[in-house]
Amino acid sequence: MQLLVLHGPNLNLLGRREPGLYGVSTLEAINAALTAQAAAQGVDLACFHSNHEGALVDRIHEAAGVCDGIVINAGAYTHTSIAIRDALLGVALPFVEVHLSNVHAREPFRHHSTLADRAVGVICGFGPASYSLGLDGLVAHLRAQEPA
Ligand code: CA2
Repeated sequence: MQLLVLHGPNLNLLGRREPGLYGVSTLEAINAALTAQAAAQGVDLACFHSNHEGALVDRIHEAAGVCDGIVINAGAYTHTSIAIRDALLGVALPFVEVHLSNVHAREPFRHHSTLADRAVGVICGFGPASYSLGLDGLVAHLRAQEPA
């Protein structure tokens, strides 16, 4: 099984700014932990970060026919991007939306997601563990669909 983790804008600042809101783990540390978690389950994991909407769209297109599913924290694009939604629906890959913070306990503009209604599931509020839980959920979802 080949999976992709996507990180959107500003998440490269993790661990370096606003630790009270987003925690002390760096993006590199989160990716390393996810890669180890995936490997322990026999899953091959690629991780990609961009601050640019089009680059995220391009990476989603590249995953078509290669990856079995996507874990995505689209950052602020979660609340605005029809392009990322269209890309995810266009490649027809199952995806899980994750957020470090509990977006529903924050400003109203963070309560809406352009992705959530088409996600397999949404996890928010657990810091870096949101990614870990999202990865586990996606693997379980995909394994449940494998032929016996
Ligand atoms: O909680 C999340 O994971 C978010 O996707 C983070 C986004 C925010 O726009 C979403 O509403 C919720 C912001 C990412 C910014 O990351 C930073 C990390 C460290 C310092 C500053 C920003």
